[in-house]
Formats: sequence, structure tokens, C-alpha cells
Amino acid sequence: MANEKTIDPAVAEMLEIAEAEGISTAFSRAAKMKPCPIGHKGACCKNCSMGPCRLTKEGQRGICGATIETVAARNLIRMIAGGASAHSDHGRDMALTLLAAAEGEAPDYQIRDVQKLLEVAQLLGVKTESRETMEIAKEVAEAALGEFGRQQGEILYLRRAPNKRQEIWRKAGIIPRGIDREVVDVMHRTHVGNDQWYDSLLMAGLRTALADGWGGSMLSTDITDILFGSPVPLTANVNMGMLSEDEVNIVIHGHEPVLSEMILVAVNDPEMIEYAKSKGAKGIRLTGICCTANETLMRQGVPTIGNFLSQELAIVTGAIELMVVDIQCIMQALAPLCDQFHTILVTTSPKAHIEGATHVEFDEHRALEIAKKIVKMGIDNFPNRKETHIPKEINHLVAGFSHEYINYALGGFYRGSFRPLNDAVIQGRLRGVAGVVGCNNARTRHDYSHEYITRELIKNDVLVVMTGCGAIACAKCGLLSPQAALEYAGPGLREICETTGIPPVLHMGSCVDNSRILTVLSQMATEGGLGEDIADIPGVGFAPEWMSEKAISIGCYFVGSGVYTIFCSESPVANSPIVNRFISEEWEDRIGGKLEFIPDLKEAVQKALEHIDKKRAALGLVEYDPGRYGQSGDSLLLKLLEEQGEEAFNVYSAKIVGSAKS
Ligand code: BF8
Repeated sequence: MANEKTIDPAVAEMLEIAEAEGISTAFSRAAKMKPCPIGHKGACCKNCSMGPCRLTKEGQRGICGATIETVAARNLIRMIAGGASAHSDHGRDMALTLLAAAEGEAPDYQIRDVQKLLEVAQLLGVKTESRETMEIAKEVAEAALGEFGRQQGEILYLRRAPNKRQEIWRKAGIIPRGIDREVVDVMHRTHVGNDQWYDSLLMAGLRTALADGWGGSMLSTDITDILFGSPVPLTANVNMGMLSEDEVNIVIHGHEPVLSEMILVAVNDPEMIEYAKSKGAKGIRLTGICCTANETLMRQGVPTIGNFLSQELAIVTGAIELMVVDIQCIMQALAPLCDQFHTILVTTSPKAHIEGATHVEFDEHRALEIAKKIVKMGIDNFPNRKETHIPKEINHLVAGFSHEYINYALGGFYRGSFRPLNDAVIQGRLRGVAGVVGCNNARTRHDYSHEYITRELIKNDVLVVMTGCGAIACAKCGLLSPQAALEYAGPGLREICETTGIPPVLHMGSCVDNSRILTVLSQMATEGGLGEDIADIPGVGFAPEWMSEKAISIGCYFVGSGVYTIFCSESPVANSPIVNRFISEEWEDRIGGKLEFIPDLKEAVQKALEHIDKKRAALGLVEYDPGRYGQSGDSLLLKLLEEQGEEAFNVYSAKIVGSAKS
């Protein structure tokens, strides 16, 4: 039964225990509560108290006269505004931390990537010559904060996009002004009695999504790199087997590394470790869940024990002394669940209180002091641990692919550029590129769609980049290890992985780090050989198991940037065929990207590959042919091993080693 709900053996194991003991989880609640069929299709309008109006029949109107199209479009763009707010407010907090650090008021934070600071300074028009690092950092933080409240003009980071893309935005009237302004614009225009044409509503939604992707999220990623270092590849471990039987288990969950990085410093403090030993533990084990886990995994190799749908089941192990959370994707169900175990749930953000949790407000001005206080609470709770059940499951991965590193990995120090990647696409060694991102959703089999879509894409020589819970899902399936190339990748992609040592699926970070994918696409478009715009690149975007408003905002900023983006679910605007057509065909006509909801995974992959091939043909590239490559590298030895057995393989290997020596 549990295996029908998840493909993760650790989650299945814990789910069986939860079910046997009558413990409520998102899985059991989803089975009991069917989604509202009216809201599900975007047919419910509750923007005023004359309703809620349920527009289920063609031609029906709400009490104010709103049409089905208006209601569906308003609902969709309010989701964009919600998602953009979440990402961008996170970005604002990162800028405020940078400002506090630069002013000497947050002494526990430093500038770890000065090079990145200088690059960002240039983009934001901050002078760098003959200036102290902290002086530059202060002005960068102030300029970044200014981008949120910019009333007129254009967000400065849009300059990172190819010129042609910027022109498309200007022509379509969707170039974002300040980030806050665009979110307020959507909330205003969707108020009763305001914008009532689906066309202008949906275009305004795109503008807000672009403010998220090229504004709030991109600033967040860059400032996080400045403060904590830009990621470079590292090996790490994933899944619940990383919880410790004999150490104090502290789990970080949420999104902002400002907290989790400090908890990491605190758990490594020798005094804290000694204190843990005084309580009978062998030490302290820090692990993570969701995107704050992705952040610390990418930079420090902190193990990730699961994604969104694992959060409750991790508690059911009985092995977690303390789970500390900040913002976003934290289930309210954690508080009553922790009451059934010895786990302490600590909330830290003034924006995310949970009734029943212990609130220890985080303040970056006293970051390490507060982090130590929280860690000590966990240590003090160790003697209360009772029976535990920790699944054995552990997988290995390589994480830490920033766009800077991809640049270097493919081109080396002396010719670091996206040229080799573009050449691989041009020659057909790679059919194309794809971003597979987003959440888990209790309405679909946990992790299954991520694994299916990603495996099919790499089998077809599509290089995949991932973020968020999708990246964790595929890491748990072993797809983020270099060995996955041998097992699952198509012949051309496998050759590239063998040559460069990268896995066929690259972990690019948390959900705000989807902005890194925008930067990769921009650099590919400007490198030459693949057109002049992101929309020219043979590439696609996927959100196989999305559930959050943030995912809708991400999907829409990819579409706004020219990418064909597929969500593998029923459409949240299914009630309006006009709106569904608009976000697909009309958006493609106007801005080159389109948004489609395709629940059938096979069909979704097929459409993606057709799109990639169409883009290849439009660029005049050779037709993709998997038979052309794959005759080099390890594949010959492996073929020999398979066909002639180990003896022949050993004789041949010895010959190669011998000739290399002589
Ligand atoms: O920001 S992928 S479930 S954890 S929303 Fe949430 Fe979705 Fe996970 Fe990260 Ni993103």
C-alpha cells in the first residue's frame, strides 16, 4: 500500500509505521479529503463577500458580472503574486542581512565571495574601484533593497537577459518595475471591480512573475552566494538513513540559509559537542529538509533527509530531538505530530508562527547566540529519546552546480565558457537541455513523476538541471551521481558526462536558485550558435509534482523568459478553455514561451522532445540521432564486459594499462 504512495523506500517504510499506529500524515489526509472540484479548476471566485461565486457552466457570470475567464485569470495571477512575494521577501531578508553585516551589526556573517560581490556591484551600478569590501557590500545591499521599491523604470538585473528578450518584454509591456510594485499591482487589479479582461490580467501576471525570477529570486541567490560562498561540486548523502542512532539529531527545515548556516556553525562548536556528550550522545548530527537543506547541501555538504512530503515521516522515526524551521513549506501538522514524540519544534521567523511550537525568534544581529540556544535545547532533549525507527536508506550525490561552475566544468580555467555546452547541442551530442523543478504533491505518487520525467529526458540525451524538492527526489533515486550516466543516460550525454565527470542531472540548488537556470539560459543564448534569445534554445521546463504558489510563479517566469514549461497536473484554470489556450498559444505568439498542464507523463515527455526537435530544426541544426555518438569512453569497455565476460574484459584492461605504462 505504502509503495503506491511513494517510490522512496524510506518514506514507504515510515508510512507503514504511521498507518499502523494511526498517525495522521499528509498522505492519509489527502486520501480522506478530496480536492474541491470547483476551486480545483479555477472556477470559484471569493474576491468579495457577495460570493463565493461558483462558475461551472459556460456563459455563467458571477454576481458582479465576472466571466469564467476573468475568474480563472484572476485566480491564476493571485497565485503568481503569492509565490513572487514569498521568493522576493526571502530575497529582501538576504539583502537586509548583507546590509547588517556590512554595517558591522551582524558580526557572525562575512563576505565569503568577494568576486561575486564585485560582479553584482557592477550589475547594480555600484562603484568598486579603490573601495573597501564592506563599503561596496553596504551599497550593494542598499541598491538591492532599492530594487524592491523601485517605482519607475526597469529592474536592473533584466540587463542579464539577452537583448532580444529585453526587447520582447518592452514590446509586450511586461517589463517589471519594482518587485513590490508588481505584486501590489496584481493584488489591486484583481480586486472586485477592477481589471476584468483575462488578456491584461494574464499579461500583468507574467510581469509579476518576471519580477520574481529576474528580481527577487536572482537577488536572493546572488546575495546568498556573497554571504555564504558560491557553490562548487561536492559529494554528499541523502535520505533518512543519515539520521543518527547515537547522536543528537537536529533538523533544519525551511528556506533561508541565514538561520541554517548559523545552526551549522553552532553544532560544530567544540563546547556544544562536549555538552552533547555530557548528555549521553556521541555528538550532534545536523541534517535538513526542503530548500534550506538544498542551500546547506550545495555549500557545505550537510545531508538532506528528505523533501516536502518527508517532513512528517522524519518525525515518526522518533530520532529527532529538535526540528528548527524558518519560512515556507512547513506543515502546520508538524506541531501536533511532534507532541506525539519527544521532538521539539522550534519556529524562528516573525512571519511563520505555528500554534503549539516553541518560538525562538531569530535575529541576525545575534545570530550565533540564538543558534546556540536552539542547539542546546535539542541537546537537552536527547535524554528524552525513546524507541527509534530509522530507515537504512542512504543515496549519494554530487551537488553544487552554480552557473559559474558549469561554465568552468565544461570549458576549464583557460577557456571557461558555455561554448562546449552550446557545441554539444549544435552537434547533436546533446538533444537539448531541461530544467526539472518543484515540489511534492500529496495528490500524486511521491517522487515518481520527478524520477520518470528526468530519467526519460536523460535517456534521450537531454541534459537536466534540477532544484528544490525535485532535486532531492532524484538524488534519492541515484540520478544525481556520475554513475547514473552509465546506467541511464543516452549515448551523447553519457560521453559528455564521462569526459567532464559531471552527472547527467545537475543539482543547482533551492527554489530561489531557479534564477541560476535563467542565467545559464541567458549565457547559452548569448554565447552564439543557438540563436539570439532564450526562446531559440532547444530546451524545456518541467514542474512534475508542483503544489505551491511559488511553483506557479517560477513556471510563469520561465514562460515569460521564452521557455516551454509543462506542469504535470490538471490545469488550475481548466474551467476556462479560453484562458488555457491563452497561456499556451497566445503567450507563445507574444513572448515565445508557453505554459501547459499535462497530467499524462508519457505525453508530457513526448511533447517536450517534439518541442526540442522543433527548436533544433528552426536553428538549422543536425537532426538528433542517438546512433551517432556513444562509441567512445567507458562504453567500449562496458560493452566488452557485457558481451564477452569478465575474463576478456580483464585481458583487454591489462593491455591498456600496459600500453599506458610503456
Ligand atoms: O521552495 S520545491 S515544496 S520546499 S515550494 Fe516547497 Fe516546492 Fe519543495 Fe522549497 Ni520550492
